[in-house]
Amino acid sequence: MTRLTDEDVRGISDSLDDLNGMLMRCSGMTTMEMAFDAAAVAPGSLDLEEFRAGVIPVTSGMGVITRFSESVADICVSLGMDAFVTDGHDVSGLAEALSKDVDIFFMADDNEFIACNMRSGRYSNNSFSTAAGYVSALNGAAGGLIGRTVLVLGAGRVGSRAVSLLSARGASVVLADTDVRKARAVAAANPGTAVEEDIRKAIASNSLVINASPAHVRSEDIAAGAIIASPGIPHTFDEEAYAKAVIIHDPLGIGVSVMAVQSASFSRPGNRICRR
Ligand code: 2YJ
Repeated sequence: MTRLTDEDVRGISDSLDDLNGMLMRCSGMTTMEMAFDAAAVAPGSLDLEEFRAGVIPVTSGMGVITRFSESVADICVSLGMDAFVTDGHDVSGLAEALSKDVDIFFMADDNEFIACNMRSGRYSNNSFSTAAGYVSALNGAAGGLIGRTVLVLGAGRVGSRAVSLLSARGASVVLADTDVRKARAVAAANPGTAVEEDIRKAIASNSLVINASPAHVRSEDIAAGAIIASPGIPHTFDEEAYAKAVIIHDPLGIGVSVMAVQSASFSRPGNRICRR
């Protein structure tokens, strides 16, 4: 799984308006509207201002990413939540968040990134939320996906979730991965999904794409007028690619916004286990 770098995260806090503008331009939705749509939460049914979130830096594995936790907190604040980064790391940070009576805590190591709702014990994970956010943005940009064919590049955690979310939205899915066996396994679990072994041909012949792969997509392969929703890191699209296609990308904000809305929705009246 690709780990974000300090460079990927730099500037995120200062460019949340740009993310909102990019989503508006490409998909016709604000970040907030995309997040509610992706989390399948009815707009207006949830007031994010009622939630306090604590973000806990985690030192395990390759350690803390500079400004990762701050960026997650700033994304939550931009959606109206009260959010802060704990002074302590790891277990100390979790204890601190709990002592400050958070509704939701966020923490990420090198493999998992979760937002856990303390009231219900349910958690949102970043792979699902990222897939759901990019599928929602693609749906908006394409004017709907029912009966449309969408190419998913990458059969990893985000790509495989995108496959099932696209199918649920009525799209026909073509899946391609450099590891064909992996693509076939995901397709077998999602009936109706086709596997394309020639990745360059797949890119050239599809105008709706979710790129959930770290591999470089060559600009000369991209179909003119394509819409590419691209959570894949590293993001290597060049100017020629941007001239040919609508490309939707951000390194953290889309997935975290969906995590914020989905994790908050776990304690709406009706599914609340214990209410403070
Ligand atoms: O607290 C920190 O600063 C670090 N422990 C954050 C690590 C962030 N993790 C990643 O970037 C991994 N790729 C996991 C992301 C979840 C998969 N979508």
